[in-house]
Amino acid sequence: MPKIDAPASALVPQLQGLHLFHFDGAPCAQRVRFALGEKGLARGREEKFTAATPSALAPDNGRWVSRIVSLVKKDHMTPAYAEIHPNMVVPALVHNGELYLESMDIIEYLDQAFGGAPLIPTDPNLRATTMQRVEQAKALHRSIRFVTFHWGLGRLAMLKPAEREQLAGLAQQGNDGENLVSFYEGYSNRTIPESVYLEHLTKLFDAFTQLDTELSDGRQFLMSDEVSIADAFWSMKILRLLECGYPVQAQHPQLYAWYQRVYQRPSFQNEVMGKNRLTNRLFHTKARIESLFGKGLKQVVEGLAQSRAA
Ligand SMILES: N[C@@H](CCC(=O)N[C@@H](CS)C(=O)NCC(=O)O)C(=O)O
Repeated sequence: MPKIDAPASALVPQLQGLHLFHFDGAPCAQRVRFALGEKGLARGREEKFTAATPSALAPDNGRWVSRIVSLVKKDHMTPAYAEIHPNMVVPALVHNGELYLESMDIIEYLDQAFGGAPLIPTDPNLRATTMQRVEQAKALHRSIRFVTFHWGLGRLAMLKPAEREQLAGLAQQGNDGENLVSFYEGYSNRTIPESVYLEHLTKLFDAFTQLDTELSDGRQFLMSDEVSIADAFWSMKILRLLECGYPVQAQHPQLYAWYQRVYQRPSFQNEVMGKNRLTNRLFHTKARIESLFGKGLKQVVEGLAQSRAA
């Protein structure tokens, strides 16, 4: 079990039942919420992530307690959250006083600890190929960050000098395993060259092209006719990129059809989209307006597709 030994936060051992530290718009947290939904575990009470009164600490009758760590308000770059997650990212899960980090490890844990259809296949061969797909998705996580910040969040996600200083100070105590310090430094100062963003976009485009081909054999989900952890990882990439205006349907039609199948599942509708619909619509609108002016991700992907086809 990938549980974290001796977490620094005094809050963790006090939490009985299931508690998810997360943010509605974050793909890494959305994967875990999708998995919770697939396991039939419903979202319960909302609490601020630091809330520590007896009633805030209590479990919620089989539902998971939602502890919102706002990435907009930079809740994740605070000493209290850095004690829970030294990399200062969401999600983090606590189950009966034990802490689990890393969305892949959390989903593996949920699969073992709770019933329902397995998200990690039991057949050894299928299990191995599924986990390879998940590793590939994990390796592309940085690319999603670069692409969605550059073509989606824009200035909204830039950190002020004081915020970067706070982040750097906290990172010295943790391990900055997601390289937030150097990323935010370059991103906020606009020193990351356009070519770097394009490289990340190209990696995603090539991976989607490969998946699109594989899906043309008629399977329902990424690895087989059963939904798996691989669907949880890859569908959240598509969700974010669609929000940024990536023309998924036009460029990768099989992938888009697969995404629609995942999107229709109650776990996606309730746990991923549930409280994310307004933000989702705002991003779509922003992308559409940019596209009208010939700017934005849609045109860049179309140009990339042409150069790939040449
Ligand atoms: N490897 C981690 C990655 C977690 C991660 O990067 N989370 C993002 C949201 S998807 C985050 O919290 N980012 C904070 C930021 O960008 O400031 C996992 O899979 O759990």
